[in-house]
Amino acid sequence: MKKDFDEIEVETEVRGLEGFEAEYDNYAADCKAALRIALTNIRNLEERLDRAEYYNPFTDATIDSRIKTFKSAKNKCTERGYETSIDGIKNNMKDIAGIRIVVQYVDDIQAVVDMLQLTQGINIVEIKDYVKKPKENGYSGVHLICQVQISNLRGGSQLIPIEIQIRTHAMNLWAEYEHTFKYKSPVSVPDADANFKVAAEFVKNFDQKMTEMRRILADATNATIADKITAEVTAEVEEI
Ligand code: 0O2
Repeated sequence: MKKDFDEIEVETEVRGLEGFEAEYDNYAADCKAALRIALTNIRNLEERLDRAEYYNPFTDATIDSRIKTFKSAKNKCTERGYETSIDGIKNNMKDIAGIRIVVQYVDDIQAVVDMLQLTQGINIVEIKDYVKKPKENGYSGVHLICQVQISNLRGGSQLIPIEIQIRTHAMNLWAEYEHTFKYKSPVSVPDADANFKVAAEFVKNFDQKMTEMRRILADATNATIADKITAEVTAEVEEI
C-alpha cells in the first residue's frame, strides 16, 4: 500500500529514536563495566588502608554509583545544545557513568583525590574543584573526570569516561535540596536562589567548624589525619 509523505516521515523518526536508544544501551553497558572496575579499585583501596591501619578518609563515607538514563542523557544533550546522537553523547558527556563519594570532613575530599590519583586503573584527566571555587549558585564539591580501560571480546580495549564526585555530607544535603527545588519542582519557588546562596554559606561554615574540631580531637588523642601522614599513605597506595 502506498504511504503518504507524513506517514513515512513519522516512521523514520520513530526508527531513528529506537536506533539511538539501542546504541545508548550498548554504550551504557560499557559504562557499567567501567563503573564496576572503578568501584572495585576504590573498595580495594579502602580495605587496604583499613588493614594497614592508616588514616582512611573512606571511613564513614558513602559511595554510590549510577548510569544516566537514556532520557536524562538525551535531555542534557538538548539543554546544552550537543548533537542528539550517540556521538554527541560520547564526545561531550563525561558523566554517563558516575560515582559519588560522600565524606565526613572537608579535608577528606583532598585526601580522597590524592589517593585516587595514585590508584591504578583510574586515570584522572580533569579536576573541577568547586570547593576552592564554588559555582555561582553555591554548589560545592570536587568532580574528577576519569578514564577507565575496559576490554572487549576481541582482545582489544577502550577508554570509558567516568565522573567521580566527592562531597561532604553537608554539601551533599545542600545539593539534594537544590536538585529538588530547582529541577523537580513544578513551580518556581520565590527566593530559592537567594536561599540556596545563604544555605551554601552555612554549609561552608559548618564544614570549617567540624574540621577545626576534628583537628583538636586528633591532636588530643594523637590520631592521624590526612595532612600528617601523606607520605606514608602515598607509599602504601602506590603499592596497591
Ligand atoms: P544527575 O541526576 O546527578 O545525573 P560542566 O563543566 O558544567 O559541564 P560539571 O561541573 O561536572 O560539568 O557539571 P554538570 O555536567 O553540570 O553536572 C554534573 C553533575 O554534577 C550533575 O549531574 C549533578 O549531579 C552535579 N551538579 C553539578 N552542578 C550542580 C548544581 O548546581 N546543583 C546540583 N544539585 N548538582 C549539581 P546531572 O546531570 O545534573 O544529574
